[in-house]
Amino acid sequence: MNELLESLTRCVERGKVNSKSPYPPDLKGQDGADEFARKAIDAGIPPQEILSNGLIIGMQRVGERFRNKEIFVPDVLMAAKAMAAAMGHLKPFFQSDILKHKGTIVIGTVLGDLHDIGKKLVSMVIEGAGWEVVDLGTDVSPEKFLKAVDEHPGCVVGLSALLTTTMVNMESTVKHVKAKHPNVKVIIGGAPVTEEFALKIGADGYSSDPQGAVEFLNSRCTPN
Ligand code: B1M
Repeated sequence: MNELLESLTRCVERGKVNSKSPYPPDLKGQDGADEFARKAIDAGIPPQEILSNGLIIGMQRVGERFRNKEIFVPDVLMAAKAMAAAMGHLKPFFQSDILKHKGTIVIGTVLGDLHDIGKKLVSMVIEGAGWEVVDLGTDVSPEKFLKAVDEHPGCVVGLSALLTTTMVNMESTVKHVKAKHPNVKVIIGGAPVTEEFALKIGADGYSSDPQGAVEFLNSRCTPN
């Protein structure tokens, strides 16, 4: 693996944000995800590769160590911060192809769920594919989704969930939105979500990754 990508993986895994960050103490004064992401871009590594072969691998390791109780919530938060610092450098590349919006997607992480890294990534890639993204953030109630749909006629709705305990809130959101706007299309995604679950709750689409969400939008959603 490329050395810069390995460094990025390590920075996310260790929660090393930038050279000024005193955490973790053994890496004090050394470059962090912020600097390595810049260097990787300057070295000509494609942004998608930086994401897939650097940052996401780091976050997968964090997830495994968290599950094995080797690290705890504050460590995961630092990892998320490091990932966000690196993603800041990638964002312009995912957004560079915008000419005219193909349509609007209202996106958010469902009620009770605070995970936003995946949702932000999906948003960036969708934006880069020419769609306007209205990001409602995390812990978004069905009522808030409905209000946003009222405000953006003709939009598509995107729901993200990372917890088995919150994916159930996707169903109430789909029902709430479709009761008033039966023609609005809803796509869902997130680690515990499956195509079967999407069908069961009445969502129109499911994707395991950002590109699948773009394909759904481009092929199944009429531009407004
Ligand atoms: Co949490 N967490 N977490 N966490 N966390 C998981 C999800 C977990 C699997 C970790 C584990 O145990 N191994 C576990 C869930 C278990 C379960 O439900 N079965 C878990 C838990 C238990 C918790 C808490 C309950 C822990 C606690 O407090 N005891 C708590 C819940 C808080 C809450 O939400 N109410 C919690 C908290 C947190 C932090 C706040 C510390 C932090 C989030 C910080 C943030 O987001 N700003 C965090 C993190 C970072 C994780 C892990 C380590 C990483 C998630 C992530 O960002 N992945 C995660 C373990 C893991 O996934 N490896 C874990 C990287 C991201 C790029 O992937 O989000 O899957 P992902 O998104 C992908 C796809 O899923 C897809 O595309 C994205 C890009 O490829 N996708 C879509 C996502 N949304 C989509 C929407 C679409 C289409 C595709 O269409 C609309």
